[in-house]
Amino acid sequence: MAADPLLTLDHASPIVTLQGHLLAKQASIPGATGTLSWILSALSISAKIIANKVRCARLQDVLGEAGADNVQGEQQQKLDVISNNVLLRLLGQREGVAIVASEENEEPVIIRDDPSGERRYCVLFDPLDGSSNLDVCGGVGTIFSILRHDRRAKDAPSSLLQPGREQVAAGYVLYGSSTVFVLTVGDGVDMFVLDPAVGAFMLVERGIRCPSANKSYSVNEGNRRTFPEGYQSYLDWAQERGYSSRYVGSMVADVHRILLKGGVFMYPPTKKAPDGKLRLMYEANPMAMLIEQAGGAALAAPGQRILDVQPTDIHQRVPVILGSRDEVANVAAQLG
Ligand code: P6P
Repeated sequence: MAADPLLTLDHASPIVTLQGHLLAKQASIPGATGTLSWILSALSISAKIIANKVRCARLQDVLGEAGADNVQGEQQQKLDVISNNVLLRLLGQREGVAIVASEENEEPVIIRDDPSGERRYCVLFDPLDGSSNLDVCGGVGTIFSILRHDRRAKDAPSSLLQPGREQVAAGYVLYGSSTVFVLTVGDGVDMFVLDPAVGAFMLVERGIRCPSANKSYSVNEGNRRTFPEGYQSYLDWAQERGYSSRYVGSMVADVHRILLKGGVFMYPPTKKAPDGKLRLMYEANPMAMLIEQAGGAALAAPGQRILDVQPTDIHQRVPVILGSRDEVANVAAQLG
């Protein structure tokens, strides 16, 4: 049986929590006031509350449908509503938050419409992505994106319509076999795992790099027949080369695998979703920032970075091709 690591005083492997990591980053940025740290702290607390709810869902009878559709016209799950309310309440308590936008809300929630000071932020999120997998204990997640509030915008909601390259932070929480918090603030990607005994997210990996040369793709092949021709050509090209296919149907679970193992994740245009199904502002943009920060690539189309797409609506959809730089290039080559 391995000895408890705490039996030896090993300074080489410090014990770092997410909170400690944020404070250390804040201390390293001249003039940082802690506003962003406080917002990320609210997301961390939200993740712990949601993780507990997800793990006890069947026991507390909060699985299943809430009986209404969300703005996307999709059946809301009870846990979608609970997760959304947790995030709205915790972020609403943070001075630094000017506006919150959620997949579950038609309109942005204006927390402070006359924010004083420059360091005001907008937080966009999908509170429980992939929630249709809850009933079968599949991986689900929270995805978040943080922008600076643009005080010059003609009105508060317009402040949100910034391209993804303007994000100051992005991340996700995967409620899977463990609860994982993956974060970038623009200087690389770090990963934390919730230690339920301690109640803290513990740093497990710094500076994650998305591996290349993994012959694997992730797409819902049930829609294959309505993909644009180039995507079908890529699938033929990959299958001729013995690629494997992995698809959970939950973006956070699929992208987390791509981040750690490499390969390519795609949600192409389909007959039912001509612009793809995934939302630009709170799904594609944060995932694109993470993947690019990890050395990968994220495109809406050949030569079109997701992070350069100029949004016109906070709920707009966008095609997604993201993952290892080499594999994204293979897809783009087939799309022509
Ligand atoms: P499909 C979940 O509903 C979601 O928004 C993403 O998490 C996931 O990648 C996608 O939809 C799955 O969609 O059409 O393959 O079921």
